[in-house]
Amino acid sequence: MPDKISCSGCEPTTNFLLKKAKDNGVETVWDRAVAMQPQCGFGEMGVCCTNCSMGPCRIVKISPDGPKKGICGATEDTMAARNLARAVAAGSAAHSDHGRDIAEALHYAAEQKKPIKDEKKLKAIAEEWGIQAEGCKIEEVASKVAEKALDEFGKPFGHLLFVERAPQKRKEKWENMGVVPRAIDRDIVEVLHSTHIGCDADYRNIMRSAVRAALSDGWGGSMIGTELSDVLFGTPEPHEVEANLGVLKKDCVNIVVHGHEPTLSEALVVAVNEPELMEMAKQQGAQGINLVGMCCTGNEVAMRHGIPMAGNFFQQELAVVTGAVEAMVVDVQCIMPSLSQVARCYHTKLITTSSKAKIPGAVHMEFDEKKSLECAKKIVIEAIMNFKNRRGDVFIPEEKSRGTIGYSVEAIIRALDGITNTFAHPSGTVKPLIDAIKSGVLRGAAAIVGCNNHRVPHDKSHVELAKELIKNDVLVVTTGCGAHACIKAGLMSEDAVKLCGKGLATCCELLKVPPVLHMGSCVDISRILQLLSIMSKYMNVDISDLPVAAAAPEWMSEKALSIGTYAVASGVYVVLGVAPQITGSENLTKYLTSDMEDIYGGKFDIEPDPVQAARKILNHIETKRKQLDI
Ligand code: SF4
Ligand code: MSK
Repeated sequence: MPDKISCSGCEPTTNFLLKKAKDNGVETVWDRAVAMQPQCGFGEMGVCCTNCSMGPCRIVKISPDGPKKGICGATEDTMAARNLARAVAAGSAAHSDHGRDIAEALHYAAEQKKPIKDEKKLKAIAEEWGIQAEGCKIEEVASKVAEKALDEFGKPFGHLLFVERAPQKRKEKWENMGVVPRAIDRDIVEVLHSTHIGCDADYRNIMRSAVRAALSDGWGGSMIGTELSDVLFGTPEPHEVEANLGVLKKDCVNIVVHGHEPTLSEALVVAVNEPELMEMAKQQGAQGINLVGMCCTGNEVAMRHGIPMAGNFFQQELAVVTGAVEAMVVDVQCIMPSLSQVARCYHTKLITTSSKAKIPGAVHMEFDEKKSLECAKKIVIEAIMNFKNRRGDVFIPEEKSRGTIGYSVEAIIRALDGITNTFAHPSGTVKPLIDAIKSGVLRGAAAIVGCNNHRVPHDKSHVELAKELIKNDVLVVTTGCGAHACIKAGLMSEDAVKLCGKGLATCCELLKVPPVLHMGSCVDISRILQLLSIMSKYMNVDISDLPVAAAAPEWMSEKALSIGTYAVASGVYVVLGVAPQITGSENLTKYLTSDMEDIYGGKFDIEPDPVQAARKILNHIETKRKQLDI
């Protein structure tokens, strides 16, 4: 096994289960990554095109011989930019369709007069969007907000409503560049159109369309997803949870909920607590029902209900390998098709629930938002009845960690308000956070987000980068699979304060917050945009002026490309630990890693070494501090 794909540096839980997988003859993502070597150099550099049936075309870079243009004449710049733009559009589509589903769920909730958990937030959004809420019943307000949110996907004129949340200088930049997101579906469709054969051949203009589609994600689909999820299911508040595969329980019916949208997992949280189902589990010989979460669904239910976080992207197969999972219930995104093959080796039922994501070999139990509890109960019964089919070979690692999570923007502001105020105002302001940054107690803040990728050791880049940053008094916020990595490594516990620089340690002790704040799932990166926007407005500067940065050390998905692109276009310096498939075009690489800074104030950087990545982020933060004269 080549060193770079080896999991020898992985934490013990992963290593134990990989050994069990090997003993059981089960293939995992690491095995397939090794089998895939060497990976295609054309694809890796982004200079392979299949956009029409005259292709596939590829451009030979490593020798003077071989084609330097596609059959239609597309250059390496055109090919690489088109490929990247299409990936960004797909990522934006995935996040935004999630947002649309949540808006629909709000619509059905209003129709069925289901409870709205955060009425205050609903009314605030209604006011922000010019919807008359006063004197209306809450379900009427919910219905109008849901309808307006759904309009954001295809309205014919104007721009996205949440764009107004951005600082004025940022909006002007977008206006000047012609990238103000208009309607989410339109902006995504435009990328697909303009990258069709014989359309846009200018890599800069292709990237302009990609930026607009990405902004439609961050300031559109994702923000709708986050905000309306908070409205429906509650805005997260800090609380403790357990994490890692040790959260599975030998004597219980274990249900792992995996994917992204909280509608399914929220219904499962209710269903597993139904007395008749708990009784049914006991009748089947189990002590109870243990619901745990994987990947971003795991983040969603952990943030709102304290459901244990079982693991991240590279641990999904290993959860099944324990032999203790009765059902792996999935909806959309980041679900490896291999799960059905792994499940076949044990008794686990892989249950797909979305018409958008069926997997051969899985049991399909379609989730209907209009009958959410009914559907969830059927799924739980399926899991309970599977308990008796467990085979003898059960191994649950002992390792698990604890941490405090649930840092929505509201919760962060409330917590940080304690830095300079002995008694915090209930709604809080960012003033204390800004004061701490200005005084130098905190040097700045950085976001660590994204997935796992075989190109870097599992979780190691997330964790090492976070440790370097907190050691240097940089507050870290995290989402997605990066959040799982950080909590497993203990970085969301009180003990993590020992790893901090003096300034950050003082803040953490004073406020009783960990140095790494869990802000949610992938769509919740929109929470980070909001926080940046509030800070910028308070300081009367643009987002690109703030001493902040972001990193996706182990990213792999198209969604991550969309996130990175909207973050850069929002003015953020973004360090990628894995190079995107663009390096075959020197012009595009330069555009992303340099020219974008002149245009948007943010840029991409590529740095696989987490310690070096931390250095770069710290340098960036210090440069911004100097420019702000703080
Ligand atoms: Fe080849 Fe051009 Fe067709 Fe792409 S669009 S496959 S480069 S002919
Ligand atoms: S789940 S997009 S592997 S973070 Fe959001 Fe994790 Fe990346 Fe999926």
